[in-house]
Amino acid sequence: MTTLIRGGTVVNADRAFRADVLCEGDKIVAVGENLSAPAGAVIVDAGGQYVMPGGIDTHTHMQLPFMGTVTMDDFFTGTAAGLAGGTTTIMDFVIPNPKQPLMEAYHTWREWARKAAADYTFHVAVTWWDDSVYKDMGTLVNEYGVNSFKHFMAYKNAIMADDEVLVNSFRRALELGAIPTVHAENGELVFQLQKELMAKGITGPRAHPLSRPPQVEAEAANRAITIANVIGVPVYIVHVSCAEALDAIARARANGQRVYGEALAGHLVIDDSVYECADLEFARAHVMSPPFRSRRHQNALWHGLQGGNLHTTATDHCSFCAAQKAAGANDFTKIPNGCGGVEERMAVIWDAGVNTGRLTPSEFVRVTSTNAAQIFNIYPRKGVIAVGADADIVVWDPNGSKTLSAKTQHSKGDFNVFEGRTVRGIPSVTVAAGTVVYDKGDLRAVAGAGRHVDRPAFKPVSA
Ligand code: URQ
Ligand code: ZN
Ligand code: ZN
Repeated sequence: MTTLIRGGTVVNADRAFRADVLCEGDKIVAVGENLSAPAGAVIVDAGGQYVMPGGIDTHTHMQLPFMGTVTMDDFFTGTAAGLAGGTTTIMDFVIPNPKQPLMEAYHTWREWARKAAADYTFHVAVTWWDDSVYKDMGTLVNEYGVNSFKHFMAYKNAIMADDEVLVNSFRRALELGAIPTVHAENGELVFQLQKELMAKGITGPRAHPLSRPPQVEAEAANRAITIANVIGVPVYIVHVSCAEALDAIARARANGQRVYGEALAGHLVIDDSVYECADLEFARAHVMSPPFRSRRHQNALWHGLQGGNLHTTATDHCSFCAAQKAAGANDFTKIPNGCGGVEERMAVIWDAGVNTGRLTPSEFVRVTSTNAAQIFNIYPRKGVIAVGADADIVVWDPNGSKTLSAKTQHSKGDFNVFEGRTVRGIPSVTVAAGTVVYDKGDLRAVAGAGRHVDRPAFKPVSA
């Protein structure tokens, strides 16, 4: 199939310029002015619009079994929702149960993902340690295109990685040329604070942020960064939500350490007042970890993105419906943690980032796509509009607007954390692997069209 995107302004992380984009099969084959296409080609009119690399969401959980239930979106509905929002690649997580062989979990997730409508790739969580984990990490890197391993420093008595696991796994990642990533929260502190709050009778969702104050995140971020420093491996901190964790990243980077940080669209625009709402169903719907924070932290996160200490934006898309969240009606520690956003990330960040002058369009591309592709070693296959890159493209209408709502979302579930927010700047057309999959409200996602994206290990390049 040939697709020509005509008359738009191409925006890459380094520059913006007027050009048409010609796609042949699943690749971009020409970028330039006045391109022509053979008869029968699909023509997309991008006049007055931006033509940008499809979004990469570095952090999603489709079909995740978690806290006694399974997330609403599977790999089809979740990736389809992403395509409607301009996201053409998701990075999801294989999360083995403690003692479960990594390879067994990996194959399970790969099977679940076969129905994905958009490209996908996996971080693999290291939730326990023994020689088989050491070996399987090698197999994953050398044979399955995995170059990042995730460590949950929270969720004690479930998937939490203690320091022994962190140190062993970080060392192994260094040997393999892979990057460790961490969910930075001190799981022991969370556990103890949860017990104290419950004992005091503070059982509702407003206890959730009280059990996970910023210091809990800062301690873990500092610890992970320190361990990475001693071992000499880069580290990537997922869903940085507070100024103190960001400070840890900034400090380490200023000292020459290679540390990357991820911000979530939700953390950038939603504040912790949601937990005070008298409507407990609404408050429970916002329970995720780390929790939403005060405006002070939101401002810090924007400064982190602007100043280059935060690099990627994601969603942690992990949606549960009200009935699932009600499992924690009498005990906030049992509310399944997680919120949605894969469909809204790009528009929310454009509206709150570009429309406010915080980000230029090129900076927007950098934090929604290019940096992710570079950090996780799939650039320039992804993250850029250039000859030879995958034809994953979003045509962005800077004047289009939309009011975000659970009633109109493609994502499954009965809640939208961005409910009622009107955004200006929305995708008009999404092209994935050279095919128009979303066209002004018409979603044409196809189950199974998404492909697994291999990510090679990081190797020194010799001169
Ligand atoms: O911690 C996470 O990233 C997942 C497993 C759960 N969702 C959440 O609350 N962030
Ligand atoms: Zn997490
Ligand atoms: Zn997550």
